Amino acid sequence: MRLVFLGPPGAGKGTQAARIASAFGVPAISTGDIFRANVKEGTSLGVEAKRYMDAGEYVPDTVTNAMVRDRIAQADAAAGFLLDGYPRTVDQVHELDGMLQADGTSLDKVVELTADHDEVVRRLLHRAEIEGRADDTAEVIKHRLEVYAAETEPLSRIYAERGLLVQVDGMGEVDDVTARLLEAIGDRAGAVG
Ligand code: B4P
Repeated sequence: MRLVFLGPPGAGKGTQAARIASAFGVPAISTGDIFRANVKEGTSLGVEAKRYMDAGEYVPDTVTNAMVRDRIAQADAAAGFLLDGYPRTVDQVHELDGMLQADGTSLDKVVELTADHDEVVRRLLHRAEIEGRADDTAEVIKHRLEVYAAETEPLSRIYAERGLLVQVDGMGEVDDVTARLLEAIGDRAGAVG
């Protein structure tokens, strides 16, 4: 199973990716988590990524694409993976196409997790209280949502045209969202395109 999770910041991608990946026995690969681990370890990748993340900007495609290429080449991803937060730009879509083509594989589904604007802001501000992430301030959240609308929303259409997109409502309890996702991924209920 090769899956991609799309969705605005706060839609619950990271939360659900861990659950769904474990249900399918594949690794959840979160570009945001990999960047944050590098920031924590103070690597040169982390130093570069932090500048962008703290401002609510996307890390440059060249950096992100190379990192994903390395990660999906690892042995645990050979039989499948769930990409959480990648691709996020049209360039990243094309890069991922190339990586999969080189491996003779393809995506099975692209899941777009949807949630109301007010709800995602509420969740991220709540997370700020708990985790204190530098990119969860009101001002940076606003900018991240603008970047998402400009750079990532167009990806839904690309994947819908390929017949891969499934939209799932991310509102409500975490367990209810997981159940909706399992149903949508399992039988393609709600397929768009
Ligand atoms: P991410 O780490 O992907 O951050 P995110 O978009 O905020 O999503 P996340 O997965 O963390 O949050 P979730 O919605 O699960 O990216 C961070 C930054 O990294 C980006 O801004 C960018 O700079 C960089 N980056 C990452 N990928 C990149 C790429 N491909 N290209 C370039 N740059 C890239 O959850 C949010 C909160 O909601 C949590 O606190 C959670 O507990 C809560 N929540 C989840 N589900 C809920 C529910 N049903 N009800 C209530 N709360 C819920």
